[in-house]
Amino acid sequence: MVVKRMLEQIDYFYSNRPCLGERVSGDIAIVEQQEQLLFVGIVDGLGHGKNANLVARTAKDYLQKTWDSDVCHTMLRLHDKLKGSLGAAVGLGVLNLETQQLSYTGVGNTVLKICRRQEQQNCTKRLYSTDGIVGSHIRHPVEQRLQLTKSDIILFYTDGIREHFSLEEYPLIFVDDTMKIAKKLIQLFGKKHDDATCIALKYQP
Ligand SMILES: [Mn+2]
Repeated sequence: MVVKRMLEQIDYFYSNRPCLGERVSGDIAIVEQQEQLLFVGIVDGLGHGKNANLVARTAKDYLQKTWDSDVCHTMLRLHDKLKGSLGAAVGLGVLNLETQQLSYTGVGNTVLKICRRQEQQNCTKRLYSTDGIVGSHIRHPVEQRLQLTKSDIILFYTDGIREHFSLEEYPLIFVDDTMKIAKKLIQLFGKKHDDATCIALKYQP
């Protein structure tokens, strides 16, 4: 499944493919905008197939209706909502399009990575998730903030994509559009035996 939308200052695309042998994915991506705030969420329901897909869809429905500017608050409420389910790894970000500030919190093994173009040397930055399973057990969520720059490529991905890769392995990431980036990350670094989802986002103030 692929979705593309162009918001005013944001260009994004997400790609989601189920693990080998499954028809539905236990991963899900959520992108929502309200005025100057852009909400981005990625959910990896535990396991694969129908049961994981149900958890992911429940989380998406809930987040679409209830997200707010406080990512930790949103995470805690989602944790309550998913109690009694299989649980999930979840990354939540809110980008303020006016201040260019990104707030993030994550629980479990989803990844948020920023690829940044710089004069000296291009670099990647990673924001960290805490241990736990949303819906089962979590520590108090921690909010991290990052000031974005114009050329940044923001990637949210699940653990069906190899956690660490270097820009040398995909040098065209700064050239490709978000559709190509999201698909390419799955193609290059996706693990066959897990659901794989990537949201690629470019910020263009
Ligand atoms: Mn997974």
